[in-house]
Amino acid sequence: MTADLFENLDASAPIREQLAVGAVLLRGFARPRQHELVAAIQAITAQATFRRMFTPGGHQMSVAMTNCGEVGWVTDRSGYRYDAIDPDSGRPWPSMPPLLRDLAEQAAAEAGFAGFAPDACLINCYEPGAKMSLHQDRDERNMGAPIVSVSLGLPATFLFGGPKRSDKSQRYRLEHGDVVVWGGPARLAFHGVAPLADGEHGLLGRKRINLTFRRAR
Ligand code: MD6
Ligand code: FE
Repeated sequence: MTADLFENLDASAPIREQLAVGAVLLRGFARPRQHELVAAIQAITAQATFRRMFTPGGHQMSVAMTNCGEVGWVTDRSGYRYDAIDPDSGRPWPSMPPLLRDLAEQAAAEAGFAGFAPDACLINCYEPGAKMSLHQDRDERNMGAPIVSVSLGLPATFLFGGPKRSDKSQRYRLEHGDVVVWGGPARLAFHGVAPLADGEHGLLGRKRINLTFRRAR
């Protein structure tokens, strides 16, 4: 109670919520840049369109994905990996716009991970009903770097657990402009997204877009 009253006296300090040691939610951190972010995402997806990929087990994901950066995360029957080439176009992924890179670097610094230099940004597009099952992000070579996750559009319920799949998970509502930074002891926490509820967002319509920035290599 007292902490709530005093923690944001500094107007320049973002509203933060600690999810776990090493995981922090920065409420509204991306909001001031929302319009430029949406324009940058549109430019990327015009080059590398959203597609619903297949898991190694042969299931088609409900979330549509694309990437920007030096490498992109892909999944198909042969496995999960980072690849410099977009398998749909045969061309390199669009480069990461400085606007996106800077946002990720600043959010990471705010969370205590100064010097974050992402080389990959996975862009997820959820429509009502789309979900992401509990998983760990473990395809990156460099587990010392955090992951920065930016939510835009419709709100989602984010599930955040522990290092074991069976650890009980907590639920957090992620809204337009919210940023989650996670690393250190939380880096391998299981997490997921509950089926997206229908709704209409002023900027993005019936969609949620999530950007996750990683240091893959
Ligand atoms: C999503 N996010 O929010 C999916 N992974 O749509 C993730 O899978 C994720 O938000 C690692 C760190 C942060 C995340
Ligand atoms: Fe993840």
